[in-house]
Amino acid sequence: MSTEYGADQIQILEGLEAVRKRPGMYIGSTSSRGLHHLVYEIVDNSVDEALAGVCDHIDVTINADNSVTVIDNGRGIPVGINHKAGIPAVEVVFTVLHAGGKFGGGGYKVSGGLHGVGASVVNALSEWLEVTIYHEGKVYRQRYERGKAIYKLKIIGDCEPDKTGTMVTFLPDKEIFEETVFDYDILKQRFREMAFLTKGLKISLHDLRPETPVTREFHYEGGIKEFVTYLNRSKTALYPEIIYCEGEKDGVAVEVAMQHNDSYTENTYGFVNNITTPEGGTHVMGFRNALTKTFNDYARKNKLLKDTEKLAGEDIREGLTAIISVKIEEPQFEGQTKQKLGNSEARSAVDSVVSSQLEIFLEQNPTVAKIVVEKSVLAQRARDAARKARDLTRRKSALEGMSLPGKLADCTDKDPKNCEIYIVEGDSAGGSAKTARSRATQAILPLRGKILNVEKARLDKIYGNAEIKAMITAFGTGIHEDFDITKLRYHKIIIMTDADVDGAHIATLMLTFLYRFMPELIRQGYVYLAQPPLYKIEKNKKVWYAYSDAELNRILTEIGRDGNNKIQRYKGLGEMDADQLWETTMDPARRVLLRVTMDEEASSELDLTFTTLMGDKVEPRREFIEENALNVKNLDI
Ligand code: TSJ
Repeated sequence: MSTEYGADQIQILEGLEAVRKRPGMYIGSTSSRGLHHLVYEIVDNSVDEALAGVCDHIDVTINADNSVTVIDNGRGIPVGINHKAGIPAVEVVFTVLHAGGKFGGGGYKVSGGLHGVGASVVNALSEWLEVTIYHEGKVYRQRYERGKAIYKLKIIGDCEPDKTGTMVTFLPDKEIFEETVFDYDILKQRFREMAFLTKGLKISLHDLRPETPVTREFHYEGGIKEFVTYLNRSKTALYPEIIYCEGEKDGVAVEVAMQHNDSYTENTYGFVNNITTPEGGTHVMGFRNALTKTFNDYARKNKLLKDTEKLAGEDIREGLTAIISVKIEEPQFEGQTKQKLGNSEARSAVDSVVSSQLEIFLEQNPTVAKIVVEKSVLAQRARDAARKARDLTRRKSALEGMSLPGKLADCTDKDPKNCEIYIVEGDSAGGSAKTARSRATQAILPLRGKILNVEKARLDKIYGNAEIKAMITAFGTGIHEDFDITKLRYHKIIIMTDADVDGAHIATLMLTFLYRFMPELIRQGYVYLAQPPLYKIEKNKKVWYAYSDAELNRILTEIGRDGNNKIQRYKGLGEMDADQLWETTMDPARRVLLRVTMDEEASSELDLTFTTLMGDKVEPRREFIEENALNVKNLDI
């Protein structure tokens, strides 16, 4: 088959009415997530042009009216007549469902990937959409409203003969979307990632809505090598080099970059056609296999290990940050959420590219090899020690029955659905909470001071930590391979800390532990943050509580700002007596809880959220806590 794209090669499938009737079928949802997918759908087409080597700049603008403009300097969508449809190819692209996805043969396409439903779906779900094409000295334009062309493709003017490209502007339909306001930060995150994944491509993002417009530019000549540097930016790297492998096998283009840092957790992110695969898949398995095999072979050959010794994969990956990016023509996604790559040729391609190039890298960089092997040996020892400690506690609990931690004031109800556990910072606040609680359904577990930072400790130390042991036994689920969510003893795990920077830090330490050791609790929505008030306002024997400065102002405006107001600023939970704590923070009828969530699609950023907070570098941590504290959703309960 010819790799030349012709106007008549687009397969015509079906009309757009179906898209407007059941938008969720095509873009997943009509919430904020679906709204942002519209932008990705359009931009993916320009990224394909960049992957074809004929486009190096994509410019995205959120306009003042909340429409979005995407401009690229590629070849321009073809304007010639598509013979099957009898209309210009560009019109087919925007009005025929699934057009543009498969041109058959020739190059990788991110727009045909997981989300690739095409420009016609965006068009169908937009109040209006305008496309402008620069081609051979002419400027072409067509406008659509709710998917229908309102005039034929026309020439609206001339341009310089060597200027080529495509510009698309669309306004999401308010009849379709629950949310129609674009979030600059969400787009920024995604475009940064896209720029890392497509080296050399410049992506500019402008937001024209604020009084002072904002602009960001993402352009990485080093591609995923710079991605790894970025992910490790608040950590300490174990060596300055970024290990990099690139190659092609059986139609799979493979790119891998990695570097170890001094933490104990692995951060491996897989991408297929620029789309993240939170559940991994064959490409990640191929990578892991190659890593384990190559390091073991090297270590044995260079006498860093005895012939009988063997490094385990997880020990080699301790503290590893890695990006595995594959491009494949027909990706098969598996698993419940279709986020796991299934193609077996991806496994062997990644395995073979990484094995051969990593071997050469290690031969040429013996210092790096030695650092990693030595770290892996230490990791292995710590893991053995941890296993022994765990076996001991397992045996103990089998003999003595599950003994709950002494500091836990448990609730009397035994149905987990009704039960909540408050994890409270400090013994004194714990005392008030014990007095205040509703004994039937609310359990209290006081923790002493700052809990262990699990990002900075190996497993043996983590399992030996009293606060962490108390949480694990109180929850009842066990951890790692023993984790069983059906054994969870409370359906609400509520973290209650002071409403100040220290409190936010302690809450984050706890969330880091939960995220690393029991992510399923967060995924299933069992984890919450309590919201203690910041102020108490008293006037003429009446009392109000304010949970933010804005609320304080609202209340003061309502009751009048005069000398009779008594305002108390709470510095900690300990300043409230039990009744106040109950009224403001624990009474299910009156309290505000924030549910902790994680956005799996933005996984590399989420991880960063935690690691920035927990790393050694103090400044980003402070900024982060004060700006937005945590990834939490407000709940009306
Ligand atoms: F999605 C879309 F259609 F709306 C859209 C497509 C939006 C934007 C902003 C850009 C694009 C786009 C499409 N940019 N560049 C292209 N290129 C082609 O469609 C194209 C041009 C020439 C040839 C060729 O073989 O000559 C092949 C293709 C796919």
